[in-house]
Amino acid sequence: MVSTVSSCERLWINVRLATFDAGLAQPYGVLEGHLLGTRGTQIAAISPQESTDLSGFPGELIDGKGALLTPGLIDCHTHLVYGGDRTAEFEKRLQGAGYQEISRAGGGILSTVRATRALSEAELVRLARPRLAALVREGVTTVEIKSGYGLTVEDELKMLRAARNLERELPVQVRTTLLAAHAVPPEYRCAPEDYVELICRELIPRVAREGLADAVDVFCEDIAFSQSQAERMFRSARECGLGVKAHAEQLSCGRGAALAAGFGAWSADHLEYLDEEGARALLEAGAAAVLLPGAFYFLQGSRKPPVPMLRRLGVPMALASDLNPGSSPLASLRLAMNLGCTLFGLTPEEALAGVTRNAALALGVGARLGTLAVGKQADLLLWDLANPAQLVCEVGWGEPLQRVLRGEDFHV
Ligand code: DI6
Ligand code: FE
Repeated sequence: MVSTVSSCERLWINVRLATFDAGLAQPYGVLEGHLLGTRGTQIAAISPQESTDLSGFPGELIDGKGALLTPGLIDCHTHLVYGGDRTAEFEKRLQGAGYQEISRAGGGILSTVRATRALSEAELVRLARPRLAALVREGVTTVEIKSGYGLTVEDELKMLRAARNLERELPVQVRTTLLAAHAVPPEYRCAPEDYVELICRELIPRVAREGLADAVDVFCEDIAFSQSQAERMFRSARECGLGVKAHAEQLSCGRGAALAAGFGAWSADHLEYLDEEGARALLEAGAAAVLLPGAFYFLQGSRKPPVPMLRRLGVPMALASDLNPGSSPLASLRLAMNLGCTLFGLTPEEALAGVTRNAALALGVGARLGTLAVGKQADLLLWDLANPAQLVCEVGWGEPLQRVLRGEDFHV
């Protein structure tokens, strides 16, 4: 027995590995005829099965019977903690009203802010739980959750705590992002600079101190925050040791992506209006371009993110649900992948890399999650599928046969 294998506690044999390891030439990083072993919370061995003597293996041997083993899926951009609902807005949009028009009239994000402020932390957890459970059932093992519907110090902290608490409710890892700069709150309509100051001086340092967020995100858009405001918040984030992310180039080319890249951003998200300069900046920063086809679909967008350009330059593309009550009420990463292909022209392989390897990059955890490789965390899914593309092509059915989080089985 090869020594690394003998040190494993669990071994999956007779499986096809879709590793998403960028160093492997096969599509999806597929390895045929290999076994995968775990020890504790980590992947400890990946080796050719044929040349491994399994007799006398003392641990647990799991016969995959030809099934497909993939990394756990990562939804790297959601706003799934919120109160209220925005169905009336959906109806208005169907009658021709625009997203920005609704937002300027005090609806949109601000209507969710009113509903969210009125709820307790426990109520927010209760409402968010079924949304997150839907993602987890599909195979999501890591999810990012943003604040941004509180817009006061206490309400933003409440949202982040609710997001963190969801980790105790469901078998999933939660990464949290402070998005206090989602909209200017009504109290600061006449003094938006004071709100930016509050975020930089008080909120970001406090969130960092209390360990409530991993990153800071800013909605860079003319209906939200300017370049110079975003710059101050990104600087404060870096000074406090937090990651940087941006909602950028969603509704216009505000150059938020290049700005965030200059601060070593983990990702810039949306990007329908991204130009080549912005894309090159992301590439240089090693940031992921996070594409959100759910928002494009629900807002019936016409401008698509520049996928051919991102592909040509080699910018890592991630894909997420953007689950939120307004522009993307979509609790399905599987459907988001499908929409990424049908609406944005991704290949199924790109879509899957976008919810594994590149989604991990977008969350600043590329060294730990996102691929099947020795040393990475053992977040695994076993699927009764012949071809990984089925995960993208088929929508609405098909759950994993087995789910593993940090080396241990879990059920939902
Ligand atoms: N862009 C989005 O797609 C979400 N936030 C943002 O800045 C939408 C949030 C919402 O409409 O509630
Ligand atoms: Fe978003």
